Amino acid sequence: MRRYTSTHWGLREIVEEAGGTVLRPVDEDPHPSAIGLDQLSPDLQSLRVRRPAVRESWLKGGPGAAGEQRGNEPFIEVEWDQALDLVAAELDRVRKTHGNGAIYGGSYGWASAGRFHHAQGQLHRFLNTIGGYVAHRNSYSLGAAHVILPHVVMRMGTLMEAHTDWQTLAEHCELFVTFGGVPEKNAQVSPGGVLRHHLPGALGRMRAAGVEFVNIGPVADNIAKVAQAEWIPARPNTDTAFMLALAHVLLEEDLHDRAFLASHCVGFDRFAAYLRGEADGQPKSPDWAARITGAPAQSIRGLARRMASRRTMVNMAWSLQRADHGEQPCWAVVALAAMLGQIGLPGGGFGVGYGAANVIGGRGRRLPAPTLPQGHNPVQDFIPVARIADMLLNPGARYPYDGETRTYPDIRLVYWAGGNPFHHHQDLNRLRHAWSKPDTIVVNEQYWTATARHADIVLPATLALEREDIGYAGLEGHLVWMSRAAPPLAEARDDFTIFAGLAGRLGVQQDFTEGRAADDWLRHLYDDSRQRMLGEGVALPDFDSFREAGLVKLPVDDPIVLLQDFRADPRAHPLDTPSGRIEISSERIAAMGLADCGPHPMWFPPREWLGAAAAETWPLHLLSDQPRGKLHSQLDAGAASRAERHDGHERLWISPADAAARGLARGDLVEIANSRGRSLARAWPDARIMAGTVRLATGAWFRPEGDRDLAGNPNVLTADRGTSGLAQGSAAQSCLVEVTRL
Ligand SMILES: Nc1nc2c(c(=O)[nH]1)N[C@H]1C(S)=C(S)[C@@H](COP(=O)(O)OP(=O)(O)OC[C@H]3O[C@@H](n4cnc5c(=O)[nH]c(N)nc54)[C@H](O)[C@@H]3O)O[C@H]1N2
Ligand SMILES: Nc1nc2c(c(=O)[nH]1)N[C@H]1C(S)=C(S)[C@@H](COP(=O)(O)OP(=O)(O)OC[C@H]3O[C@@H](n4cnc5c(=O)[nH]c(N)nc54)[C@H](O)[C@@H]3O)O[C@H]1N2
Ligand SMILES: [Mo]
Repeated sequence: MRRYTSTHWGLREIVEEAGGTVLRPVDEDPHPSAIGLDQLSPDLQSLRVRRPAVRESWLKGGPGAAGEQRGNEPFIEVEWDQALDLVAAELDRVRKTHGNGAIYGGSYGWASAGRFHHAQGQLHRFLNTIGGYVAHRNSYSLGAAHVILPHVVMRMGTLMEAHTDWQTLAEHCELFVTFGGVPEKNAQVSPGGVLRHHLPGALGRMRAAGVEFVNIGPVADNIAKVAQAEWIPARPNTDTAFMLALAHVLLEEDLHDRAFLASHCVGFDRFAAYLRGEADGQPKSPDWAARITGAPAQSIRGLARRMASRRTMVNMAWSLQRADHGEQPCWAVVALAAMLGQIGLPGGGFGVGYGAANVIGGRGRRLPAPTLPQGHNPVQDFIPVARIADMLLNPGARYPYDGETRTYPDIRLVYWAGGNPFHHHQDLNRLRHAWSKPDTIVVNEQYWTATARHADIVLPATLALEREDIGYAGLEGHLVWMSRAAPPLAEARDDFTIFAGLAGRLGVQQDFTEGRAADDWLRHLYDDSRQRMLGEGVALPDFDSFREAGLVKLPVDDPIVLLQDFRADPRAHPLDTPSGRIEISSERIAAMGLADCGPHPMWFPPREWLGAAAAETWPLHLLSDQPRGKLHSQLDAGAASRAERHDGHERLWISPADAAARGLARGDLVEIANSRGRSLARAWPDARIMAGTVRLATGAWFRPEGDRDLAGNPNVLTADRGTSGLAQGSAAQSCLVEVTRL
C-alpha cells in the first residue's frame, strides 16, 4: 500500500527506509521539484517551535507591554493550558472592550497543502464563531489583477483556470510573446499541490511544433533554453509603454481587427485617441516607448507586425502587476490582444501568468473538492491585503479602494496562522514599527520564523506530515489521502485542535467543532464532496477505499480555449463586465475619478524606476522574484534553498557592466541599500540581466541588525505603497537601490 503527502510543490510518496522515513517524488510526475524532500531532517526540525511560548514583557505586563520590544525579547515556554487561557482571555477582553472589529484575522499566507488542516480556513472559522474579525481582500500575488480584471474582462480567479492549455498552444500557436518570461522555477508550485509538472515538457513541444518565442523584460533566464526565445531587453516596470507602442503600430498601420473590436469590445475609440496623443500631444509610438523602455523602436515596430501576421499569444508575468500602477499592464495586455482580434481562438489571445504556477495552462475542470465551511463573518470590514502596515499605523485614516473611500480600523489584536508577514510584506523596517502598535499578537507557527519571533504568544503547529488530510488542487486531476509520516514534534498541535481548545474556553466549542474530531471531519468533508462530484458525473470511491488507495485520479482531458464561447456568441455568453464585453475603456473606472488610474490603459511613470529622479542617488532597479529552491520563506534552511546560495549568502544578480563599474567580482559580499534599509548578498555578475537592474530572490529569513538585514531579504529595501487608488496591491517590484562592496 503506497502512502502519500501533498505539498504545494508536488505530490510525495512516504517511504520507510532503514535510516527512517523519507519523501520521494511520485512516479507519475515527469519533472518533480527538488524542494522540501528533506523536510523531516534534523536541520529543519531544529528550527521548529516545540512548546507554547510567551514574550517575557507580555507575560509579566499583559496586553500592550513593551510592544516596541517585539522581536528583541526572549520567550518563556508555558504549558498548553496556560497559553490557551491567556489567548482566550485576551480575545474575550478585546472583543468586549473594543468589539470584534478590533481583531485582525486576515492572516495572509500559503500555509501547507491539505483541505481540512488549512491554517487560515481554521482561523477564520474559529474567529467567526466568536463574533468575527477584520479580513483581507485579494493577495500579494495578484493584488492589482484581482481588482482591475473584473472591470475589464473577467475575474482573475476564473481566468486562473481558464487559460488556453499547453497542448492547444502547441497545436495552434505560432508566436508566443511574453513579458517576464515563463519561469520554470515558479511553475514548480501550484496552490494545493501538483501531480504532474507540465511546463518543462510543454515549451519543448511548442518549440518542436514551430512556435516562436519572444521574451521582453529585464532578465533573459526566465524562460527555458529549449524555447530558443529571442530576448528584447526592456527596463523593469516599463512593459505598459512597450505594449502601448505595439498597439500604436497596429493602429497606425491598420493592422488591428476592427470587426472584433466592434463586436466584442467597448471603448476602443477613446483608447485609440490616447494612442494617437490627441489630448496630450504625445503619440505612444515606438520612438516614445524606446526612450522609456530602452528597447529599440525598430524591434517594437517589427514585433507588432509579426504579431499581426501570426496566431499570437501575448502573456504577462504576475510580477508586472506587483509594481506601481500594476493595474496598467493587466489592462494593456487585454487591449493589445483585443486589437489583434484572436481572443477566443485556439493558440491566440492573452495570458496572465503562464509559468507563474503549474495550474496555468493545465487541462481539466474544477471539481467540488472537500471544503471546510468558514461560517459567517459578522464584521464587514476588510483591508486590501498589502495595506497592513498602513492600517496598524493609521487607524481612522481614509483611503481609496476600487471606487470607495474606506477607513482603517483600530486593531488591538492580530492573530496569524499560516503566513509570514515578515517574509511577504514590503519595507520590513516600517512593518516592525507598525507591528509594535497592537496590544497583542498571537501566531500559530511550525517554525521560529521572523513573524513568530515578533509575536507575543506563539503556539506550536504541526507539519502536514504530522497529520492526516485530503489533498486537491484545481486542474491537477487528483485527490490524495495525505498520510501521517511522523508523530507531532514535541508539543505541536494541529491548528484545528488549537482553535477547538480556544473555542471550548470561550463557550463555542460546539459551534466550532460541530461535535466532530479531526477524523470525523475528514470523513464528513469527503462524503460531502463525493456527493457533489456525483452531480458533476464523477464517481469517487467510498471514504475507506479512498484512504486505502491513497491516490484517486480525476478526469483531466478537456482542452481549454480561453473565452471561446464568448467569441462564438457574445450575446449568449456575455462577460461579467458592465457592458458584457471587453472594456478597453471603462466608464465605471472613469467615474471613480482616480488620479492614478485612468479610463483606459495608460502609461504612468512609477515612483521608483530607472527614469526617476531618485535613480541619480539609487541607480539600480531591484527585482525581488520568487526563489527557485523554496516556496517563499518556507524551508529556507532546506537543501534545495541552500543550493541557491553562494558561500552562505543569497546571490545578487547584476550585469557585468554594473559589476565592473563597482569593482565587483563573482562572490564578493555586497551591501544593497536605499533610504529604507540595507541587506547583504554576494554579487553574481551575469549577462542575462540587463544593465541598471539587479535581482535578489525573496525568502531569506529576515535577520535584522539595526536597519540592516543579514540574511539577504529584499523586503527591507522594497517600498510599502499601494499599486494605485484602484487596487492598493503590493508594489514590491518598484524599488531603487545602490550596491557597494563590503
Ligand atoms: N519583495 C517581494 N515580496 C513578496 C513577493 C515578491 O515578489 N517580492 N511575493 C509576494 C507573494 S506573491 C506572496 S504569495 C507572499 C508569500 O508570503 P507567505 O505565504 O506569507 O509566505 P510563506 O513563507 O509561504 O509563509 C507561510 C507560513 O505558514 C507556515 N505554515 C505552513 N503550514 C502551516 C500550518 O499548517 N499551520 C500554521 N499555523 N502555519 C503553517 C509556514 O511555516 C510559513 O512560515 O510573499 C509576497 N512578498
Ligand atoms: N519556486 C517557487 N515558485 C513559486 C513561488 C515560490 O516562492 N517559489 N511563489 C509562487 C507564487 S505565490 C506566485 S504569486 C508566483 C509569482 O509569479 P511571478 O510574479 O510571475 O514571479 P516572479 O518570479 O516574481 O517574476 C517572474 C519574472 O518576471 C521578471 N520581472 C520582474 N519585474 C519585471 C518587469 O517589470 N517586467 C518584466 N518584463 N519582467 C519582470 C522577474 O525577474 C522574473 O524573472 O510564483 C509562484 N511560484
Ligand atoms: Mo503569491
